[in-house]
Amino acid sequence: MKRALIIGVTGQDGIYLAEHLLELGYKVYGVRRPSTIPEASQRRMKEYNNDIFEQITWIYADLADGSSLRRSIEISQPDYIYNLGAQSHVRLSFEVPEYTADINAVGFVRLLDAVRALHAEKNVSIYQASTSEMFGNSSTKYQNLSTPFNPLSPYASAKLYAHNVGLNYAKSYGMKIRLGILFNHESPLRGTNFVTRKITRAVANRSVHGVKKALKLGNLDSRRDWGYAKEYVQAMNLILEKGVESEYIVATKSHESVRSFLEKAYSVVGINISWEGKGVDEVGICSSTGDVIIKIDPWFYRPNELDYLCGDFSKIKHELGWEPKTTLNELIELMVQSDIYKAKATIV
Ligand code: NAP
Ligand code: F7E
Repeated sequence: MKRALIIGVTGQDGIYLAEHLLELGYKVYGVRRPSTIPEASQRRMKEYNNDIFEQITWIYADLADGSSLRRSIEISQPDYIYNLGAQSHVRLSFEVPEYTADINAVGFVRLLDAVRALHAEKNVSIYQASTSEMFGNSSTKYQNLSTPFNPLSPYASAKLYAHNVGLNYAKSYGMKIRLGILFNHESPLRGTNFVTRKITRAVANRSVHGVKKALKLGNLDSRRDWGYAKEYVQAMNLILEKGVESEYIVATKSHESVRSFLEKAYSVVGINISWEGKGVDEVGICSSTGDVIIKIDPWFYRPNELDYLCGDFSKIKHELGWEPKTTLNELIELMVQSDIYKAKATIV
C-alpha cells in the first residue's frame, strides 16, 4: 500500500487530495497543527465528509517546527509527501510578512532537511505547492514555464524562495521534488476570505436569509484564471507520481474579472447588478430593488496588485493527459448552490 503524508490536509486542496488518495487506496497521514480550538480547523473536512477525517492517521506537526516535521516522517514512513501547508492569503501576507516567510519559504527548507536528516532522500517523492502568484504582472498573454518570475507580495516572494530551494535540493542531493505551479482554483471548500467564496456565500445569505447588508470588496477589475480545486488535486498526484520534469503548470487558459465572477454569481439567484460611481465610490445596485448590494472597501486593495493571470497548461496535457473539465460558469453554479444548501441548513 502506498503511503502519503499530507501537510496542509485541513485546507481546501488537502481535503480533496486526501479524498482522492484514499479512493486510490493509499494510506494517508495528515498533519494537523496544535490549536486551542481544534474543531475550527477540522470542521471543513468533517462537514464535507467525516469518513475522510476518520480514515486519516493524524500527526501533530507544524512547518514552523523542524523536529515535528522529522517526527511526522518517522511515524508515517511516506513514499510521497505533499507540502500544501501555507499562510495562503496574499492580502494577509502584507499584514504578517515575517510569518508568511517563515511558513511558506523556510518551512519548506525545514521539511526538506527533515527528509535529509532521516537519510530518506532516495525513498520519498515530494510535491511542493507553488503558485501562479510567482509570475506577478507579466507582459505575456499566457504564462508558461518560459515566463519570468516577478513576485509582487510577501506571499509570492516566499513561495518563489521555496520553489527555487526545491529546484536546488533536487539538483544538489538527487531528491525527487516536483513543483506544481497552480493557478487559482476554487470550490465550495474554499476559505471564505478568498474572493470567490466570499461572493458565493454573500449571494446565498442574501437569497436564503434576506441579508440586506452590502458586500464589501476591493479591486473588481483584476483578472484570474479560475479552475476547480477537485480537478487540480488530481493534477498534483499525476505530477508527483508520473511527472518526469521538475515543474508543471496547472491552469484553464481562460480568465475572467472579479466583477464578471460577481455578476455571474448573483445572476444564479436572479439578481442583475448595475454599476454607479468610480473607484472607492463605486457601488453595485440590484437592478430590480434599487438596493446597494456591493460597496468598495479600500482595506481589500493590495499595496501591489496582480492584475492579470492566465496559464498555459499544454505541457501537463501533453505529458500527463490532464486538462480542466469544469467551466467557470459550472464552477460558479456549484459554489452558489453549495452555499445556498449550507445557508438553508442553518434555518431552524
Ligand atoms: P488553504 O485552504 O489556506 O490551506 C492551507 C493549509 O495549510 C491548511 O491546512 C492550514 O492548516 C495549513 N497550514 C497553515 N500554516 C501551517 C503551518 N505553520 N504548518 C503546517 N500547516 C499549516 O490553502 P489551499 O487553497 O488549500 O492551498 C493549498 C496550497 O496550495 C497552499 O500552499 C497554497 O499557498 C497553494 N496554492 C493555492 C492555490 C489556490 O488557488 N487555492 C493556488 C496556488 C497555490 P490550518 O487548517 O490549521 O490553518
Ligand atoms: O483574490 C481581488 C484581489 O484573495 C483574487 C490564493 O489561493 O490564488 C489565491 O490568491 C482577486 C485579487 O486570491 C476582494 O485583489 C477584490 O485580485 O481570492 P483572492 P489571490 O490573491 O489570487 C493564488 C494563485 C494563490 O496562490 C493564493 O494562495 O480578487 N479582490 N475584492 C479580493 N480578494 C479578496 N480576498 N477579498 C476581497 O474582498
